[in-house]
Order: sequence, then structure tokens, then C-alpha cells
Amino acid sequence: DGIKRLHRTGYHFQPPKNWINVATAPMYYNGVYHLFYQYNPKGAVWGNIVWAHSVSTDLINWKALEPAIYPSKSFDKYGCWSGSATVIPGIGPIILYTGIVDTQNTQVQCYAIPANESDPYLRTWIKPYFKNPIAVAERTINGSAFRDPTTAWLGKDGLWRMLVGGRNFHIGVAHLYKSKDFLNWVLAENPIHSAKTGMWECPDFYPVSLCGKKGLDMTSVGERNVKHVLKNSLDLTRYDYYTIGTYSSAQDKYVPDNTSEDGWGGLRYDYGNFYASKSFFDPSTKRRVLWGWANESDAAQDDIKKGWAGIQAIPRMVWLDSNGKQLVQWPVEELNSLRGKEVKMGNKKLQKGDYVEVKGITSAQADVEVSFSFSSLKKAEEFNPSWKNAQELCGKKGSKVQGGVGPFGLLTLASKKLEEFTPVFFRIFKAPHNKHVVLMCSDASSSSLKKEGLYKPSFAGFVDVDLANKKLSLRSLIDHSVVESFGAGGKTNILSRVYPTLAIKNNAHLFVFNNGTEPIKVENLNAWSMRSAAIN
Ligand code: DQQ
Repeated sequence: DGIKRLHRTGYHFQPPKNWINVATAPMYYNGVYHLFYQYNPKGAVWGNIVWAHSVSTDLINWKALEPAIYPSKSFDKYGCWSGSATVIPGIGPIILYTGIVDTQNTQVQCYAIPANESDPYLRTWIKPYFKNPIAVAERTINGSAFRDPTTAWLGKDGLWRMLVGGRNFHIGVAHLYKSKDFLNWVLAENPIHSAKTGMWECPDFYPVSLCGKKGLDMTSVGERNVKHVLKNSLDLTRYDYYTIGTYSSAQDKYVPDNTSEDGWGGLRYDYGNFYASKSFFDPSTKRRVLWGWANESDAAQDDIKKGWAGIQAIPRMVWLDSNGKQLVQWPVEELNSLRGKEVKMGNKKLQKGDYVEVKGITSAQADVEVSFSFSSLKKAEEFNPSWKNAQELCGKKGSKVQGGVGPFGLLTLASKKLEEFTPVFFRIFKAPHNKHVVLMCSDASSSSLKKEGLYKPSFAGFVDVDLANKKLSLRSLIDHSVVESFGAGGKTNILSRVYPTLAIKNNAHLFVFNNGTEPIKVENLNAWSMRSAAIN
């Protein structure tokens, strides 16, 4: 049984066994949060996909119900793939999802409604024959790349709209459909947007406020005084990228601002293992909440031995940064209810080569918030403008490579003698015109002594942060086989899946470190043992 439990999470969502992927149709309805997710009831590899269903009142503790949507009709006989929920004012929730109609994985879009609106958990969903499927691949659409309908919204003309992810040769497209009644859907002439990226899975499209952290409801917000976000999941590389832009329902167009790349090198929610994410508006707290799936980094045979594969990241609140150019994310505050014993460190200087243990908490299941400061950026290394790829740079300049300002940060899931550790750290470079480039890394390359079949990437992203106050903050959620980190208050985020062989349970340690010539001060560190959530 050991191998099955060793790396299971204490507070990141996972079912008792088997394969999971996309968190589908997250929603809040009548006081209850619903999480559906792609699930294989028969094993720890992808296949036989149904919608498993859990409910919660706090987004952290979950009660498992029976699968809500599973193959039962001619239009979804071979699988019920991802989709979204729309809560129609005065009517209630409708789920849109992708049905698989044959063994070639031909995809159609379908809808389902609650069998009994007065059941607080909405356990049973029906798929009426009337009008199902609501969209089949027609004309120019490629039916094997046609999936994952979004939450629908109302345009100014009173028509409902939804997007369906697709691919036209090498071009990723978000097909637009319109409907008067939510049942008869008509394909619009042009996709709402497209780009040369390959397939767009799980598109997500929503408005964000120009200032403040408040979320907006897709179905009712106007188009003025807001920005829109379009997120697409790139199946070739397995990452989610997004743009910020402007949407007009009169023109049926979304136009990205040119503040970030619309493609492979674009902004990401997360620079680690975080894919096929979905957001929803939570009307009870007026925030937008984001779910992302974190796949295993272990070999498939090891997933089978463990009997499980896949977790969900901690749900994150998401809003537009005050610079208007990127999103910011932060774990939902309900997570703090799991915080137990707390230890602190403050005003602690770290010279080059220092590492100091943070003792007294369960370091394999912890939440750490820390702010670092430095007195000068003079010693920062020169940035070479050809370094476009943060992950490659982190691979070259890991935590053991001495620097000027940084590398400094945390060593998470570390064995006592540091045979294993997952460093999460910053490194600051000097760029022309008195500018600086901040690199954030979550480096799995030293995370495990296990060699065979383990993916140990040096995940990294750049952080667009003002260093005027000479401070950088970091939060890491450590949970046995996951380290989920938020840099500079959630501007750059990285989730790593790791499988230590020594740094397990009570043998896992946590350190702060500095390996740059500029001394670094730990201004404030708060670390908590995390209780396990009641999950399923
Ligand atoms: N996998 C799902 C699809 C989605 C993809 C099937 C994301 O709906 O496009 O499980 O990994």
C-alpha cells in the first residue's frame, strides 16, 4: 500500500483513485460549489471519460457524489469530454459539453440540465433528446478537433454566444456560436479569434475589471469599461496561454491588446504543470475563480502502480493587474482555514552560500509566505537579450549556480542532507537602460534521486515587477508531490509535480537560501503546517 499513498496530496483535490484531468463546468449555485472533472472510472490512465462530481461550501473540503454525466446516448456514446456551466438568470444551470460519437473520436457539442432543480447537490443530469446534439462539425470545421464549449454569455443584441475550441490546419480557432433560445445554435461566419498555435483546447473567455480584484459575471456584464481575457490550452506543449484584449459583440470579434505575444511565447497562468484550466464567476463573493489540472510527472507505469494520476491545483482568485497588461492570481482565502501550527522568521540575513532550516512545521504539507529584501542591485548579472526562454535559462542557471543578486528563495521538499530538494527562487539580472529582469524558477531537476521515467523540468517564468522597494515575495503551497508557488503576489506562478524518495512525510525539510554575492534579508517568513482537507 505504501507506494499508493506515499505521494498523495493532503489538501490538493484528488479522488481516492484513478485518472483525472480537466476540471469541467465549475460553478456556484444555491450556496454550493460544484466541481466536475474528467475521470476514468476504470483506471489510472486516460480513457472511458465521464464527469465525476464533487460539491463543497468552501472550495477546499469536498464531498464526492456519483458521476454526473457519463456516456448514455448516441451523441456521447464514446465519451463525455470537457465543457462548461452557464447559470441562466431566473432559470438555472445548463451544462454544455463535448460528446464523442464514434471510435475515431468525432466530437459534437451537447447540453445537459439538472433532473431535479430542488436537489441542492444537483446530483442527476439529463440530456434531452430535443435538440441534442446542439452543434456538429459542419462546413469548414474539423470534427476531430472540435471541443470544450465555454460558458455562454449574452450579447447586446440579446443573443447567447458560446465558443468551441478547434483547429484549422496549424491555426488554433475559437469557433463562435449564437442562439436565441440556448437550444438552436448557429455557427458565426468567423471565429471570434484565431492564432498560429495549433489546436485550442478548453478556451475560456471572460471580462475583468480595469481596477480592483472584483470578478465579473460573463453573462451580464457589458463591453465598456472592462477588458476581456481569452485563454487557450495548447495541446502540443500542454500549457495555457492567454491574452488581454477588447471584445465587441456587435462585430463578434475579440482583439488582443498588443501588450503580450498572441501565441507560443505568450503570457501563461502558470509556467509549470497546469493545464486545461477553467474559470467561473462566484456570485457569493464577487470574485473570479480559476481551476487548473496538474498532471503527473511520473511515468505512466508508475501511475498505474500508484493507482491514481492527476490532481487539481488549489483554486485561485484571478484579476487584472493594475498595469492592465497581465492577470494576477492568488489561492482562494478559504485555504487559510487549513493552516495549523505557525512558525516565523524575520530580519534574517543570508550571505552567499547560506541556507537556514525553517523548523517546527510539517514541511511536506505546508504553506509558506516569505518576503525577501536586498540593499542594492549593483551586483546583478548582465542579462543577455537572447535569453527569451525562461525555462532554458533556469536549466542553465539553477539554484547551485552562484549569481550576483540571487539565486535566493526556498528549498522545498528537501532531504536532511540535500540529496533531494525542489528549489523555488528568484534571480535578478541587469538589462540595458537601468532595467532589471527577474527570473523565477521552480526547479524539479534535483527533486528526486529516482531517475527512470521521471520528468524533472526546470520550470521558470519572468516576473514583471517593480523592484523600487528592493523586495520580492514568494508563497509556496507544499503538498507531498506538489509545490505550487506564487511569485510577487501572484504575478508569476509555477506548479511543479515532484516525487522525492527521501524527502517524504516527516523526512521532508524546508530551508531559505541565498547563493548570490549580494546578501539577502528574510524580512518576514510565516510558515504553517497544513491540515488535510476533507476531500471525497
Ligand atoms: N482532454 C479532454 C478534452 C480536452 C482535453 C478529454 C484536455 O475535452 O480538450 O478528456 O486535456
